[in-house]
Amino acid sequence: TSLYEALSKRRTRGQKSLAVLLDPDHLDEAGCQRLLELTEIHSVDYFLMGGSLVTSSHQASLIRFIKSRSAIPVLLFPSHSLHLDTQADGILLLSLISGRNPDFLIGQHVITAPLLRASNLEILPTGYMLVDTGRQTTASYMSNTTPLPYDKPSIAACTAMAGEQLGLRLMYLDGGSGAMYPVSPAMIRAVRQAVEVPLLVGGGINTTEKAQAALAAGADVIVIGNQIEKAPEFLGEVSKVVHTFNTVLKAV
Ligand code: 1GP
Repeated sequence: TSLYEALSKRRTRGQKSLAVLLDPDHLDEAGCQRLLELTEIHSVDYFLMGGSLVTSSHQASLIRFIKSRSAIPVLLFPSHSLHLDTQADGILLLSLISGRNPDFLIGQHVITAPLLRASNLEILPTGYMLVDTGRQTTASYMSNTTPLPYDKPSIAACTAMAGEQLGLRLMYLDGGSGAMYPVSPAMIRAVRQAVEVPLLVGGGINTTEKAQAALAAGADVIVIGNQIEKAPEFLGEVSKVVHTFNTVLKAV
């Protein structure tokens, strides 16, 4: 089965997933090795690879390192067409639908289209929505876009609806890496009710309570970066939250 089929099957069953965001600027091979050891104990469903501003050049060696040691799928989460890497399993082909910068709605995609076509990467067309979470994030600065207002769930819902109508197959609500606080449960719920496609939620999820709140509000996949970088043991705690959610689901 394709990555997408697996994801939408999980969505239909109400099963939740955990994705760990690896920022090549913040991770070396030793750190990566430690993380992989943790994933042998605590289950992780996806690795996302990328960052809003990548200044180092070792993304490729990091992907190679993971692919030679782990079966967890690696999905590119690129902020720019330069960050394509055909060693990964798939790519979140992001259309930044919360913004109005044509370069991130279609421009970068035109540049990468022939490379993607020639690759074996599974393409996951993703409606990417940045949400204002208190301070300007690298993502909104670098993309030169205004994020969705934090307290306007209906704008997020209509944006997601339009994205789904345009054919996007995943939605990603992102407060931005290191957000002061995560996307609100009210906004997650509104988007969840507006579309059928799987919903990823990330940015500022740094406690088990916040993870639980995002899942309960309707996130299918929670994405965690910073907090696992800071405290790798958080991986075990948050993995348990996802696991408990899925176990309770099985029991009912
Ligand atoms: C950012 O959603 C991701 O794009 C993860 O954010 O680093 O704050 O967990 P954090």
